[in-house]
Amino acid sequence: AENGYDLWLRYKPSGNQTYRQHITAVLTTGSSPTMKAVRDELTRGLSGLLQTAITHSTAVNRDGIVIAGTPHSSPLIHNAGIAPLLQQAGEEGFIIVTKKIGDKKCILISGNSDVGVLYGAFHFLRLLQTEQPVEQLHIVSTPRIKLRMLNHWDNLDRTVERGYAGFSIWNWHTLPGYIDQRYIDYARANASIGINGTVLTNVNANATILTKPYLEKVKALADVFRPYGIKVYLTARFSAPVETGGLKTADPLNEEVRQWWTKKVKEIYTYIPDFGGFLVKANSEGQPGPQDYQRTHADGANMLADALAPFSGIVIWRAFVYSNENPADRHKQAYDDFVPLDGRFRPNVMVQVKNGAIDFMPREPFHPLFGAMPKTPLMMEFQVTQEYLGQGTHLVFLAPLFAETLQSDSYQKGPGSTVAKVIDGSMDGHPLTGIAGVANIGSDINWCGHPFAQANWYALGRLAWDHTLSSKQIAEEWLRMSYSNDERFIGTASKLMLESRDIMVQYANPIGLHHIMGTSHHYGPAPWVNDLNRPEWNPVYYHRADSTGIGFNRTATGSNALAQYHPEARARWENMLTCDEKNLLWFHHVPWDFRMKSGRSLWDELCYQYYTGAERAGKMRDTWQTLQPYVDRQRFEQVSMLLQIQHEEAIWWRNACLLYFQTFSKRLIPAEYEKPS
Ligand code: GCW
Repeated sequence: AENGYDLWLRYKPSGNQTYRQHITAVLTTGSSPTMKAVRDELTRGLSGLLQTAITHSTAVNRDGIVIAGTPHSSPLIHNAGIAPLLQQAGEEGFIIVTKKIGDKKCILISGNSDVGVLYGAFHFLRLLQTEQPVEQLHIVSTPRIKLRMLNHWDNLDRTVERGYAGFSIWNWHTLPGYIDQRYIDYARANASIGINGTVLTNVNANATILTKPYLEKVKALADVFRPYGIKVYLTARFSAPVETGGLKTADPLNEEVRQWWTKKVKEIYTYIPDFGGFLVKANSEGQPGPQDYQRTHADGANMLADALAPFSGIVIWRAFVYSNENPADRHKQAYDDFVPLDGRFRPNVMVQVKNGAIDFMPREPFHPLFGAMPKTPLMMEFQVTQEYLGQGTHLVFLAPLFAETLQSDSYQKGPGSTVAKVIDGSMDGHPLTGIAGVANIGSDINWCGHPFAQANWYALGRLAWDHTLSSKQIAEEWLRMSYSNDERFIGTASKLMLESRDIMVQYANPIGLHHIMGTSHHYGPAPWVNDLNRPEWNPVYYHRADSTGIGFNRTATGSNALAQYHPEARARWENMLTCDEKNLLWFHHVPWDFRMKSGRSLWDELCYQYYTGAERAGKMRDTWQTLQPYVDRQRFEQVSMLLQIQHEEAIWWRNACLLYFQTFSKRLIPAEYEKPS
């Protein structure tokens, strides 16, 4: 049965019969563990796709040999005349070219490093999996982002914060002696989309991970991942010197504290010589940090950076600071804390910024920090796990959300200063660049819970490699590899995926509403909650509905969070009359009778959006039913049931929100929407 375990690496028999003529054997060069992974993957992939036993050649004695290796390990490749192409490929990139070697027509997969060849091998398999022509190949590909990471919010007891796919895949109990096959398959899946870093532990960190018995376990994982080009990172609890080191303070300027970290880092590198570094959440949501000692985020980050620098390790310091000491609009905290520190971080520090200033909402304007800290390399943090987007039950394809942020214009260096250009280093000339996604991976058979949630992991990797890829291309690739190349399936299923996020916004958070979901668990609607002891924990804080209207005034007459954006960026939001309606209630408190572009009043528009969203969720379910002929039974049934739940819950969102907001608006729901459903 198809249980989804194979992800997008299913390697089912290809419908394209010509492949067998073009591909006759495999020749790999070099003997590193990475080249072994290349050989294994090509063998596995090609024998599945071509339904034939793959011959391993040692000489170019026929047409159609797939040759994989670097010029360093093979004179054959060295002499193949591809040096100029390889130059374009860079350190981690690859080339795939059709080449005559002697009089034999071959397919050459090469790169300047073994891991580049591995990425090329996976890309070549992807071409076959998606039924692309392979007669005349000329591909050069190089990642636009250097660090392409997953952040696991996995606790040492195997619970996963905001995880909706079972327990953590890291079995700390049986490590380091027992290597679960999953670890290897995890590495394969990540390498296939170019992910080259993983943070194993939750940002709400437990210092125990830094103790010897756990470092031995981490080492075992790092050893598994290394051949696949994946470096391991850990979260560092700022108070670890106190908790596990017996010191009285964790003050970053204290000499003993500095020495403790220096020693700890040294110890880590004895286990993991290519350890990536630390990810740190400090002074946010109760986590310890430098501000506990009246020091700045830069003081904290730099202390760790100094310890890591001799080993080329880095610090990824999160800008998600959300503390109760700051009573101002939560939207403004990160910018207020971090902009004054621009230029004060060591060169091996990156500041990791969530895509928006509140928290991974279904739709959120880009974070004002992007473009506002030109002297600091900023890393993007997306959330792949769907904390606020229906978690494990709603089908929401996130590539359009990621792309929307990346393509937003910060205007910080004139028009065209997109967030993507901040992140890929091109705007301010940073060599260190990164995109991280909070993982949606767990112990469920299919890894991600919802069968379609796999697509969000896939999309994160593909966009981190190349942020210019369209959501459509990513959806189609994933569908072809995971389900079927049948055009009738692809057309319908990709449309369903591409619309899904907009639909979710409509039935849950239309017109810029945000953070009105159930408190603490964040599932389902709860705009009425108003009894939690911190004001900004309550949804009423965010929607501010009253008898006059609804929405959060973030203009100069309100919290003035808008002032954190460049004037040209905020111009599209500043004026209620011209504000992009997608974010209207994010920035304005709008009267119920305000005239929307549709001609409807705001209240009627709100009703329209909720009703349309719920109706479209129902259509998603119906559309899926038409795809039964193309989908195996198990996954078809799973998705059918989940889409049914999603539709019911879209109605729940609609009814709950409209009935509640109606107590303020005191207006009727237009009769035309009240169709039975
Ligand atoms: O999204 C919120 C989550 C917390 C999370 C926090 C963060 C890991 O609700 O669970 O903690 O953000 O990003 O630090």
